Amino acid sequence: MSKPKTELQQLAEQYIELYHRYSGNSDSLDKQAFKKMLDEQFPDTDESPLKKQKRDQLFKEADISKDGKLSFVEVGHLIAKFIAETHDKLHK
Ligand SMILES: [Ca+2]
Repeated sequence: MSKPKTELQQLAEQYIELYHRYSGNSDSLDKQAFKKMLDEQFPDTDESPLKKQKRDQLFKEADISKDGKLSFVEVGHLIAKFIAETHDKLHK
């Protein structure tokens, strides 16, 4: 019998599963997949007319390798930034 997974192991698996839901077989997110992820995972944000521009900018910033798509690690950096910002807000 295997040991129960720790909370961090479960979080990692959830993130991997989430990433693959949007990346599909390509194992990277193009701009369209990235926007779909934002729409579904952050439904309350980006309500302003700047929505599209913000997303394009976010995509550009996240695309560290500048290859026009987001790798698993690049999306991971973005999520880490989001978690850090959420953490900061909790301390205010
Ligand atoms: Ca990239």
